[in-house]
Amino acid sequence: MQRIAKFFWIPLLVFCCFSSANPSKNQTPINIIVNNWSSQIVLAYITGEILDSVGYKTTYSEATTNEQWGSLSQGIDHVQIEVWEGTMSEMFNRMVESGGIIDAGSHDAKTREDWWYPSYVELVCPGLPDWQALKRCASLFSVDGSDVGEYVAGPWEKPEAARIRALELNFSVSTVSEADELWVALSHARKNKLPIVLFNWSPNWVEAVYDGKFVEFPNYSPECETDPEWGLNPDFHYDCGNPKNGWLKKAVWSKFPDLWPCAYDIIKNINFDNKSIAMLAAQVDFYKESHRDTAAKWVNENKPTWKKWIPSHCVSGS
Ligand code: TMO
Repeated sequence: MQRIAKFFWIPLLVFCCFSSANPSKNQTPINIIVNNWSSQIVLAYITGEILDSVGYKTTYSEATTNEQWGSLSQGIDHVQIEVWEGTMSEMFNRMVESGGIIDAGSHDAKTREDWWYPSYVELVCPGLPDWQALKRCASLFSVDGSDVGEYVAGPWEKPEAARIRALELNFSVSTVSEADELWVALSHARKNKLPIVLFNWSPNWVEAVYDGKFVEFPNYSPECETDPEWGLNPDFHYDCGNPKNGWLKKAVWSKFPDLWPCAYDIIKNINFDNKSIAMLAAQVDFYKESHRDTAAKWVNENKPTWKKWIPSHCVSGS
């Protein structure tokens, strides 16, 4: 009898003290979107670890930035931890307005996503970073012997061709299918000191390692995308650059706060600055650590930071 009683307690003990499951939290898994650039992937895993630590169940869901809006607004996926203004504001604003997703606040990081070149390019194309310099030296960026320059674009939808047309640049767009291909192209150009202009963003690992600059196009204004009359070219949209002090937001499915109230409070508090995002990206893209290890290391080394993101009412109950 005593023996049985003793064994009886073991599962209870395991449940209470060694499992992270917290029955006061809704155990429906929270699907965290994983996109296709390093800092976003690492932040997604960090978010998962923080939510796990207070007793939620989390899963990861790979989606492109195009696919994510449908899955987020239908509740198939539930969190996106890096929404960038330069590439995503249009869809983000539309989805918030239609009520499918909720704006869960901004990181401190200020963002920029635009055409970028390594510094040595200025020696052969004087006048950079002003965009008009590209009008004069387009042929330097040619890869096929023609006088048409090549711009290497990332796998995120941007109206690059529309901008090239509106600003009358003699460039064509070569779109890579993965972020890594951008870094391969950059590294090849650097080694051979070849002119290159490619899509880049900040915060990112590149700025921590290489000298270079964004091309200065005419300043962004929302009307540039909606009113052809606006800007240098009265006939076309997109005669401007991307925002220079862009926001970096978090987004959740509209039913998220009702289903997982504490998780929602935590996500609103999650906040990264430029330096930490650039550092996390460098950890993966330059020092070649895995996304998972980079996230785990950050979580391990930054407990005082992320514990502050957990409101006290989330630790014990509700
Ligand atoms: C969406 N991105 C940060 C790669 O420009």
